[in-house]
Amino acid sequence: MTYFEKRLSLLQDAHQRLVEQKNEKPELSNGIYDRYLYPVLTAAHTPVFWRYDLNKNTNPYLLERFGINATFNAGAIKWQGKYILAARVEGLDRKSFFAIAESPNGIDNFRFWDYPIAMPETEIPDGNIYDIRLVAHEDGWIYGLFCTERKDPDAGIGDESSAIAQCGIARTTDLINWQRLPDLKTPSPQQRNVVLHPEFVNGKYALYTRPQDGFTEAGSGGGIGLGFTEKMENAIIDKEYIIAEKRYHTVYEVKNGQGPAPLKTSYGWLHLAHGVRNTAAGLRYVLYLFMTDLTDLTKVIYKPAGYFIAPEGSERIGDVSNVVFSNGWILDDDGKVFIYYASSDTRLHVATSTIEKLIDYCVNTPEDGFSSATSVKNLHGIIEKNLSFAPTKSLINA
Ligand code: M1P
Repeated sequence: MTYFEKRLSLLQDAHQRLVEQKNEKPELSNGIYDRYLYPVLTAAHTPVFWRYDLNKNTNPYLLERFGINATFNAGAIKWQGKYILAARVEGLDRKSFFAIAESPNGIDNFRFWDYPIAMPETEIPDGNIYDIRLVAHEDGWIYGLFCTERKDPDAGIGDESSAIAQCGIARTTDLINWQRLPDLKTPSPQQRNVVLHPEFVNGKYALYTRPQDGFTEAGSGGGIGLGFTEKMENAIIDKEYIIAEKRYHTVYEVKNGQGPAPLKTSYGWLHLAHGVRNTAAGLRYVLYLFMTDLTDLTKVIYKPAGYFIAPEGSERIGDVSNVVFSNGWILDDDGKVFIYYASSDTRLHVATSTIEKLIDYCVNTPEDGFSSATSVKNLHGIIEKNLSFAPTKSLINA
């Protein structure tokens, strides 16, 4: 066997073992959801034939030609019986693009399709695109709303980092061929984390927004907004209603953003969002849940205090450490929910739950009282109930 052949066989075997590795969940969880031992997507899950020129005449040393840095922040959809992820794939050159990976069971065996998505551009080319949210809208299209980032044309000389973020819009029926529509227009100078609501509201498209003053800072516009547009071709939102604002001394103190599109339940629309606070070690991103009214989408009806998922163990470390972020989840017909969350802008994980458990969590977890005293009061309430309940008492004393 030549050097080339041996190296190729090692690369292919390692890739196959990784992709076919069965995922496992630890025995004990918080009861609300189960985490899994292994990420569902990493940079190493991308096909060997993306990263290497496999021709021994043009690449005799079998060197990597197109390195992948990370696979994270994926949109998700159940499509033709498969669990589909539209992952944010980032090359070594820092450019992100979208690529579809599919799995038969939603927890392992995710394989990338042969080609990443060739997203068409508008007349103003995208510098970078990321964080797509996939939504099968009741109008019949599958929409992908994502962040398109371009260098700020007003950046001063020498300023190579100021950018403008806006919401790019594309739609498809086969997840391969995408029709790009003009970017969303809103009153806000910048937008990220824009998500399409899956149903019409009074005949209009409803979109969750995240108005922001600058590229990184949400600023005065901070919060998850809601706006309406007559059409998706040349979509325009005239007014954004803030439905979930950032707030002092919470997990969404600095900024927040809608995750994937909300799930419809008999109690209300179930939302997954990310919240950001600042610490001496930098920004910390966690996920939280809340629920809005079935007919009045601006009305939050349940909002458990604190985070739902925070980075744990090795999830804490990566390109942007101490971050979990989600823009994709899937509700199965049997009520099982697959929550795809990325850790530290590096890799993608799954957590599973059921719609009943998530509703129970939303409805019965105490709300934030915004002070230590109210937190202690909530805890006293739980302890008092438990200690006055005989069978539990025997468990406590055991
Ligand atoms: O680095 C953490 C996240 O930062 C941004 O999210 P937000 O706009 O809410 O701050 C996004 O760039 C996201 O992709 C990234 O994971």
